[in-house]
Amino acid sequence: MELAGRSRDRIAEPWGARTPYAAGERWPTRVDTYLSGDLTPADVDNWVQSASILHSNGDALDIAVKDGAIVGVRGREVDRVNHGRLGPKDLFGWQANASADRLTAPLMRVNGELVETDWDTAMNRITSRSRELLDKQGPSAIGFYTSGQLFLEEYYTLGVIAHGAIGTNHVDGNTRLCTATAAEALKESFGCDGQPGSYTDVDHADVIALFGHNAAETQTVLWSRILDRLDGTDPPRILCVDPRPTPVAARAAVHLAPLPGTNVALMNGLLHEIISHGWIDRDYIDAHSVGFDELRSLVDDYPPQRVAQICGIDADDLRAAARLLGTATKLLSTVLQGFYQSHQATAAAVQVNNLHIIRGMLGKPGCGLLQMNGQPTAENTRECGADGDLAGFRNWSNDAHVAELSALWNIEMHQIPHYSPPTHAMQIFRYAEQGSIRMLWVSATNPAVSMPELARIRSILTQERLFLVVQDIFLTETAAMADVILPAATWGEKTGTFTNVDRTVHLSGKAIEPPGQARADLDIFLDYARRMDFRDKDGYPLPPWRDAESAFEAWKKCSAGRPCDYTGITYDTLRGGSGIQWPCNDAHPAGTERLYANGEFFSAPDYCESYGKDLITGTPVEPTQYRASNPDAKAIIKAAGYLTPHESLSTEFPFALITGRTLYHFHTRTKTGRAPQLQKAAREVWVEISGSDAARLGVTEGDLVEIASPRGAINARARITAIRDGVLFVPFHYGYWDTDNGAAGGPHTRAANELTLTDWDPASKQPIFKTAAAQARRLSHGDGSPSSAPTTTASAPNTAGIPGTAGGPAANVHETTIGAVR
Ligand SMILES: Nc1nc2c(c(=O)[nH]1)N[C@H]1C(S)=C(S)[C@@H](COP(=O)(O)OP(=O)(O)OC[C@H]3O[C@@H](n4cnc5c(=O)[nH]c(N)nc54)[C@H](O)[C@@H]3O)O[C@H]1N2
Ligand SMILES: Nc1nc2c(c(=O)[nH]1)N[C@H]1C(S)=C(S)[C@@H](COP(=O)(O)OP(=O)(O)OC[C@H]3O[C@@H](n4cnc5c(=O)[nH]c(N)nc54)[C@H](O)[C@@H]3O)O[C@H]1N2
Ligand SMILES: [Mo]
Repeated sequence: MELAGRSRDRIAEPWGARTPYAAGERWPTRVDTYLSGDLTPADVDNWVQSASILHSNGDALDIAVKDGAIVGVRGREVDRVNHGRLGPKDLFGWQANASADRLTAPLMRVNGELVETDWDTAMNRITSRSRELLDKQGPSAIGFYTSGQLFLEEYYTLGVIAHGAIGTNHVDGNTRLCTATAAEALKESFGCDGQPGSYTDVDHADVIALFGHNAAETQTVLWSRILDRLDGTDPPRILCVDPRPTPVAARAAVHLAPLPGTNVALMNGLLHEIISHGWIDRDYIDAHSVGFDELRSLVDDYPPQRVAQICGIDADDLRAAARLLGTATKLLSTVLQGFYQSHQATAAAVQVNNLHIIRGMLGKPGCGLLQMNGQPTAENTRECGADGDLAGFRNWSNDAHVAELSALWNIEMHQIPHYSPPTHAMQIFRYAEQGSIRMLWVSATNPAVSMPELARIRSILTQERLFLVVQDIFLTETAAMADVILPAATWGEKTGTFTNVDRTVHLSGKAIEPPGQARADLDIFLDYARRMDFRDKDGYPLPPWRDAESAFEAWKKCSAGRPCDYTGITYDTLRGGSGIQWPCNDAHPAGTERLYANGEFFSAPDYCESYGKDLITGTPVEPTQYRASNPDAKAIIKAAGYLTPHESLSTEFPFALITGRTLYHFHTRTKTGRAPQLQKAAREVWVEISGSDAARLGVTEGDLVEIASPRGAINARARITAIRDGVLFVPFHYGYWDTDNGAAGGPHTRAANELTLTDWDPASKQPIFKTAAAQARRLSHGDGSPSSAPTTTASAPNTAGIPGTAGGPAANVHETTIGAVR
């Protein structure tokens, strides 16, 4: 039965109406629609199919177009991912497309000043510098730093240009800051990237464990699905592992709030309890895995008392959490930045894989494992080899795989660099700092705000000897330092595909024309290739395709026979219905819900994407060693002892500083800061601090606080919350492009990354954003008004009387629910 729709302030109620359902039932449908002003669906000229570009959930939606402009969005009822629902960023974020300060023409630095120019002049400047560097220094003088926010077709094109046509090893994405650990953990345990689980596991699970993942704020529609289970019959029980009082923690049966950076100890403690109680599936372990004995003997050293002490938690809580995990019959686990952006990131994430392997909980409904992605298209950066991997999850240290690529691209094998692991982003910046990389092409990422230790990043990017190309849609903090700026078309203005966390591929259509001379990233990359006159062995243009669909068709050939097989998907099959999960091929024409259902893995020595690494040192495992230890395509159980965080707390820097997200903003806010409802919900930077720490420092709500680390200092208004004592949290969204956001302090006193350190996990090379040592002091008392931190989220205030975050009429969203509604 269709109930009349109703409107709801989706800033005040980010997750919308509840539509409860019971275990094993289908998640009910709820279609969310937001149209600007007083428009109704009858006013819309046409709807263009797409999916959300502001997180990795892949919420399918239609873009409403009127008079050649985007005027709103509506969730796609038929899609497997969201069943019609949208989150606040999906609903309001599109408004940035029409922002008056979009880049509309190329810019070039002339005598130190950025001046407008035309495409010919800008591109010629880039190609002449490229040729000069290739002649003088060779391919290694050129580096590419891309994104998790372009489309599959764009990454594949960039990968072919960089790895194939130019032959540089220096290609990576901001995915290094984001999901490098997800990829690495999957490679370590299953021999290959690729998400085992499915979102439908939420419908079946009896326990859902979220490890360092604030899904309520970062995947709001996924959290809505979990909330609907929690309100239905047979609700699952939730385990939350997070030092902050997140909305996830508020609904948890057990909340463990470990000291930042102690995840490996915590996981070893949980595994210790699970193994010693015999909550394991011995048959599954014997049939489908290698390495169990090593794990058992290592976690022997992690009894609850010891772990409780390391993590600063109660031993009984740890026991309760282990019982929850150990007695679950259908366990769904998710892992994200609380684990990934840490000094033992891969080691910690791998222990979650181990949990599923030793409990035999893979590939069955409800037994899901999601080593989460963050960005909307990060999966594609990884698949297509624009992130320091080789295209199609191929193994750079397996010559046969490199030979496949050289045949596909019709170039000599030696042209594809595979003499050493692909250069990771932190190393690319290091090479630029040292001067061996002389040209850096940055596309769809804003490192001047998002990378660690910003003072250093600024000094690298402003060097005279570095030729910096920035391809963006706005004049960002990074673009402001560029030699050439290329204006890009974005989501809604170009066509392409992208793949969400649970391998669901969506098509995103071109709804409107880009502003001014802005061009699709794909067209920019192809234009560069043509102007450089890149050719294959037979003299044909490389890459040979000319538009999105032909690029997709070429990618399908590259993916054929690999785990991420797209051969059964076409643009046409993606039109009209739901997104489709890879692998999709002759054997699985409708796509594949879960990987590893038969207990076979992609880990055969000749097939795997990686032979793995030592979790402590990051040293690659030798092919012969891998072959000997795992000849039969089994899952690999890897153990790791706990090491203390690299930067330890001291009397000078006594606080553990963590950084991360709030529900209403996306990254460096280039889009959400330009969407009025979202910007108003979280105007300026704040710092979260516990009540007793605040009292000790004489800080009350809204006071201006200076937070300093050995790298720098920022000023932020205080929000007193139930965060654990000794821990500070600062959102990393606030850079410097909008001067009206908070007046506090001098030129570089706002961005969280002024404080973070240049250091990374040895295996995944993901930088550490979640553990640094810091100090805090009150600069001045506020005027009595609260900080701008939202009240609806992990930053909910302890202090009474603070008005709730709300969006008012401008944030009214229409919800149409099929079935019961609460
Ligand atoms: N609203 C919003 N949603 C987003 C994004 C966004 O910018 N805004 N970005 C998208 C992207 S790219 C990503 S990568 C994801 C990230 O999504 P999440 O990983 O969910 O977000 P974060 O806030 O970075 O970190 C998650 C939690 O880790 C906790 N944490 C910190 N240190 C530790 C630790 O040592 N151990 C444990 N167990 N937990 C710790 C923090 O308290 C925080 O609540 O979100 C995606 N979705
Ligand atoms: N301290 C701290 N730092 C962090 C994190 C943290 O938790 N704490 N998280 C890290 C993580 S997980 C991530 S993913 C990164 C994100 O960091 P960034 O990637 O730097 O963040 P964004 O603001 O999303 O930058 C994307 C840029 O691409 C532009 N853009 C958008 N669409 C298009 C397009 O179609 N084409 C082109 N050419 N440009 C486009 C946007 O305007 C924007 O400038 O930050 C990382 N940094
Ligand atoms: Mo991310």
